[in-house]
Amino acid sequence: MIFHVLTIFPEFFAGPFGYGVVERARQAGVLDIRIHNLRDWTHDRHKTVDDRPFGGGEGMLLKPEPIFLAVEEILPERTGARQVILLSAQGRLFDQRMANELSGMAELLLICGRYEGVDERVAEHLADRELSIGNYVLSGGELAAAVVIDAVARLLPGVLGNEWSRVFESFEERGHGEGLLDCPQYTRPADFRGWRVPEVLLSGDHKQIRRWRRQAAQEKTARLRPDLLQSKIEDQDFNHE
Ligand code: 9D3
Repeated sequence: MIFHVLTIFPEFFAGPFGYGVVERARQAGVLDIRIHNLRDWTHDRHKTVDDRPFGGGEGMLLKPEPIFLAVEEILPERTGARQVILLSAQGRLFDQRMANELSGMAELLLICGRYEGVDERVAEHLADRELSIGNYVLSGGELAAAVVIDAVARLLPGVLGNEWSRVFESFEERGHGEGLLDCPQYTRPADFRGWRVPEVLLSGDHKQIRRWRRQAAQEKTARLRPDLLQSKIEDQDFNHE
């Protein structure tokens, strides 16, 4: 799979893709990440990528021209499997279901917004999708692009080296197996600063361990992510209609 990133901060991406699963996938040739500098598609002396908003207002917007020229050159042919994604605070919320969907594509071009935003004609007439990674304000789309690429890349065949976890995950649409958080997990030592690992996990009784894990996952989900239990109930209602 090929990821293109269009950004005014190409140096930003030296870091996030040089490690772990994504780096190994690049080495293995499963994945190619190509970073493009938006200023390469400007034609004035100052390499201007931004301008003031019509109608007034604070801050600057990314101009449409360099973005259109870049996208038309980087991805001249668009198909269902070759898409342009605008990262913006106004986008649809990115989730595990969408990561699964995107992992089936051949080539993605991610446009990173900056400043106060991007001229709306990019969202309207150039991008296939407009995505946000969450309900908080970032200073630009670069971190969001890195998040999307990481979430998608680890799903590619041959990346995890473990096809089973991929099969398991692909059934889950909300990103937390069975719609719950993972159960708490522990490693050695069994006693750390007086905090003991739950005895059942040391017992070797696998039936009891399964029971404990299901219960612990449910309790933790109720405490930290009650919204996930609510969506499970909504799923059941939906399925019974
Ligand atoms: C506080 C500024 N805003 C209200 C007037 C709008 C705004 C403009 C530009 C908010 C954020 C940004 C920059 N953010 C992104 O480009 C972005 C983003 C995000 O802020 N949150 C979650 N996902 C994303 S993806 C791109």
